Amino acid sequence: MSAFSAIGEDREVDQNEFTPEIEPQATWCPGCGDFGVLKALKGAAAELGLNPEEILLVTGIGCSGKLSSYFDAYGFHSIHGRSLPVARAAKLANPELTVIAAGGDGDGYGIGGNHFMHTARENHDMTYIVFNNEIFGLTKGQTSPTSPMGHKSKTQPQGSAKAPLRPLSLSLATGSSYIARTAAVNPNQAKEILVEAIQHDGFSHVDFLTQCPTWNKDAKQYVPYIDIQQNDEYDFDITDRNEASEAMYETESALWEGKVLTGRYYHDESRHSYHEEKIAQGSMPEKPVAEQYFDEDYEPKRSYDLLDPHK
Ligand SMILES: Cc1ncc(C[n+]2csc(CCOP(=O)(O)OP(=O)(O)O)c2C)c(N)n1
Ligand code: SF4
Ligand SMILES: [Mg+2]
Repeated sequence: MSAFSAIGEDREVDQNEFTPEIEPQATWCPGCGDFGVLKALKGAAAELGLNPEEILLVTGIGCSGKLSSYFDAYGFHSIHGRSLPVARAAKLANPELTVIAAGGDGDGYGIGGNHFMHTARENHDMTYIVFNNEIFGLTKGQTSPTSPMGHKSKTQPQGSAKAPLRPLSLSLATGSSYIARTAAVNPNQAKEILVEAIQHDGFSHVDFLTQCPTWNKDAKQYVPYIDIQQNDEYDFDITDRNEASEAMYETESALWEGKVLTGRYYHDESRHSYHEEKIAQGSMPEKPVAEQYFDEDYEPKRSYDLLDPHK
């Protein structure tokens, strides 16, 4: 099966189909929130009936970047902060592909911040999952753009003097058309949000709170969390930009004070995605670029087919 023949094939998919044969057990530290993202993503993909061959998962660099090794679909472990440009190119080359990009807070909100802003502005049809553990995990706990003020690390031993980034507000201001925050400690909500994010036609941004018990021991483990859709105190219209903006601002400020608010914040179904705009303009090729260059006789190989475990 290829990324062309698999698309649209209607069948029941079991979430275990997304577990790779090689390295089926992720090597994240015990208790790491990243396990929660993997579980939610497998559950969401299965619920949507997506074949592994219909999905491309592009990741950045960090503990979070390992997601593409532990999720069996087409995968591209790119470079630090660059998952989004790779994902954009792939989506334009094969618009029928379900494209998911993922990476950490350092990856997406720091070094890749420029790509985040412009991918949201251009409303590329993909889901972007940011594992927000409020530090650089892989490189041993340095301060990241979302680390709270006063957070002590090897790079800020006196405590960070910087106000953290507001990722939801930034996302809204730059143009994302679906915005949510969930937490690894809430796997059911996380799965439901990923289902909606993947289904949405346009740029979906999911800020995923992931605890790092190894390097961010002082951090709140994101419990107890409040689901804003389940709580009357936070009644607002997610299709209304101003109401969404206020709810996001409150959510971001609350997190700094130890109150974890999660849920859906913004959903704009009226805006066309980038490739829909290009189709309307007449500037997308009739036959997707990827298909034009696709060799039907080529036997796709998985990474584990290429490796000899005895060497
Ligand atoms: C261009 C570049 N600069 C720096 C690094 C080193 N580096 C690797 S991962 C990382 C930070 C990862 O933090 P984050 O994106 O939050 O991911 P996490 O490990 O927390 O999931 C850094 C600085 C790199 N690989 N490439
Ligand atoms: S260092 Fe932190 S983020 Fe990385 S795998 Fe371990 S617990 Fe997870
Ligand atoms: Mg991080």
